[in-house]
Formats: sequence, C-alpha cells, structure tokens
Amino acid sequence: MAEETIFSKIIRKEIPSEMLYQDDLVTVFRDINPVAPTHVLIVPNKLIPTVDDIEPEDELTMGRMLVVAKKIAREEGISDDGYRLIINCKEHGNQEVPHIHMHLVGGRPLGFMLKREPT
Ligand code: DGP
Repeated sequence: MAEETIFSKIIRKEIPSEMLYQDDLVTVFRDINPVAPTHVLIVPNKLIPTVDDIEPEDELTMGRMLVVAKKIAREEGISDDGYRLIINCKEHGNQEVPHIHMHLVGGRPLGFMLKREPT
C-alpha cells in the first residue's frame, strides 16, 4: 500500500486548501507555491502515487482529470489564450508529492516547455 501524502488530507478536507472543485473522482485546489497567475492542481481522490502506477481501472479517473482541467481553465478565464498541463513522474520528472497531480498553469505566456541543455 502506498503511503498517503498531504494531498489525501486536503482531499478529505482535514487540512485547509483553496479548493475550487471536487467530485467523486477528482479534487482541484490552488498550488501553495504558484508559478503563474493560475496554478492549480487536479488530483485523483484515489491515491495513485505516480503515472507509472496507473492501472486500467483508473482510465475514467484519468479522463476526468482532463475534462475538469478544461472546465477550470475556462472558469479561470485562461482558455482563449491557452495554458499548460503538466504531470511530473518520479525522480527525473521532479515529482515532489507521490500522489498523481496535474498542474494547470496559465495566465501569462509560459515560454518553451523545457530549457534546452547547453550544447
Ligand atoms: P510536483 O513537483 O509535480 O510533485 O509538484 C508538487 C506541487 O504541490 C508543488 O507545486 C507545490 C504543491 N504543494 C505541495 N504541498 C502542498 C500543500 O500542502 N498544499 C498545496 N495547496 N499545494 C502543495
């Protein structure tokens, strides 16, 4: 069994967050350390540690994350200009919290996805 993170407590409302949305499968709350005017996290209610742990029965939940991302982006007023969705995975992906979360980031031009390594 994977160990719970702080995100499980946020989902159960045991600790405070700026929660924007919750349904039977996903929860959305603002990132504590935003990198852009809109920076929210879309999180499955079920503890799935990383993308590498996704099982076939999680397909509906993964789809719901995208459907909800679209809805929140529209509510945040960033849909027309565009935004970025990011899921970090494990060490090389720089995943800090081992409970899958999709970052929805926007509200300013975000530049290239990654800095190129100097050649
Ligand atoms: P990642 O590197 O993809 O695992 O991003 C983890 C994000 O989670 C990071 O942007 C900061 C955010 N975060 C960590 N702890 C908390 C918390 O207690 N509350 C909220 N709202 N966000 C958190």
